[in-house]
Amino acid sequence: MAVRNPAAIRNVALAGIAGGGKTTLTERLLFTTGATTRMGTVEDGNTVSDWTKEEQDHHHSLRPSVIHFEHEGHLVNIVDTPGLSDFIGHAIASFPAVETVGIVIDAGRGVETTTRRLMQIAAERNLPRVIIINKIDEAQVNLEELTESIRERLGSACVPINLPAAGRESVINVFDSHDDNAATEFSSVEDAHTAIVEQVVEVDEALMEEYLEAGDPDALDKGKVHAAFEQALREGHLIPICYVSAKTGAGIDQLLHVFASLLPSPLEGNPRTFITEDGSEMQAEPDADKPTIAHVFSIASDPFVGKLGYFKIHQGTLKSKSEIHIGDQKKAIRISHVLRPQGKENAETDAMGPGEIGVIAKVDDVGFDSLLHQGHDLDGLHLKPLPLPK
Ligand SMILES: Nc1nc2c(ncn2[C@@H]2O[C@H](COP(=O)(O)OP(=O)(O)OP(=O)(O)O)[C@@H](O)[C@H]2O)c(=O)[nH]1
Ligand SMILES: [Mg+2]
Repeated sequence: MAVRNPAAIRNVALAGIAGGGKTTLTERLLFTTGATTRMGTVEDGNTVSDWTKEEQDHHHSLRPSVIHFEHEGHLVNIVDTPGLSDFIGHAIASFPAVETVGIVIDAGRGVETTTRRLMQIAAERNLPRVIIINKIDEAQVNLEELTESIRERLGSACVPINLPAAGRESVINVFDSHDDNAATEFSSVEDAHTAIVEQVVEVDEALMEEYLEAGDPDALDKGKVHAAFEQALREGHLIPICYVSAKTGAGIDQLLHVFASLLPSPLEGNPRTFITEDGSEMQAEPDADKPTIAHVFSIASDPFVGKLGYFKIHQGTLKSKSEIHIGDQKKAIRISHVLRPQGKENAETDAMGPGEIGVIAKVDDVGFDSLLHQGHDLDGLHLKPLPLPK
């Protein structure tokens, strides 16, 4: 049973203040990639993400919602998390399921306490981050000043990977493919390109020397720059800034390119650490042939389907109609299907491999933080507990 190549998977959690536009952005990504044929709105209560009645009544997300789409040959899973402070724990709980956290900033509101907290928590968990400035259509916002204030408050590792075009109807890439003559609202493609390449090469001494000698960011080997880019993300030395409007669609193609082709795959991300029954640490390996390790990061309840357990496969494969063990329970449980979530619609699959995010239904013994595995070799294994946020 063939499973998806983990190199062609990207998992991103969207986190940030309530009302920043994460659910609208998720809806826009689905629409732009053709996964849906119309865009719902939070106001009308018809988005793919906010599928529970409570969410539709409150016009806020209340738990993580998982959606997926295909872009540039990659399967992209998005975890749309709640921003309301009472529910932010659910957002943080989904971080072990992803390789990257996308911090959504409302252009009109800038960096808030929740933004800083989420940035810090993602960093403590060793997760690459990307900043997504949403609502750039709000004309009164000075995006240059906002970018400066983000760099002052969240650090100089935050560097634009694209720039709003003059007029804000689109956004211009400044990292990989770039057109130096394109008109940007502030800075220039050339300056922004140099700035991000300089930030990237700092993590690789040899590449840095090559750059200093050549004096031209485009003279560097593209493969080496890409490897350094992944390393810079992993080390938190680079936090790319992207500009979008979920409302108008500006910047969405560029954001999709960053998500699908530039962010780390499950093979490139920082691996999660687990604790074995005897107390020692082990790191999961995204290898389809190794024993299965799937971690349940969220639980939901559907009035028709019942209990749903959302999991990330950190190692091995999970097949439909197979037997699994939950935590250290002696008895195996037979699951019906491993499903690929799309809001409340869950598509049946035969099997899912390492790096995938899935859901199983109607397994009452599955709880938050449960570990799904097979056989008894991994009894008692659990995700390394992380310090609770202050
Ligand atoms: N002008 C403008 N408004 C937007 C944009 N994106 C979202 N909004 C509006 O902002 C409001 C909040 O959007 P949501 O998508 O619910 O925000 P959220 O981040 O999911 O909020 P929580 O689920 O509470 O965390 C809605 O009224 C959206 O229509 C945008 O790009 N531009
Ligand atoms: Mg939401």
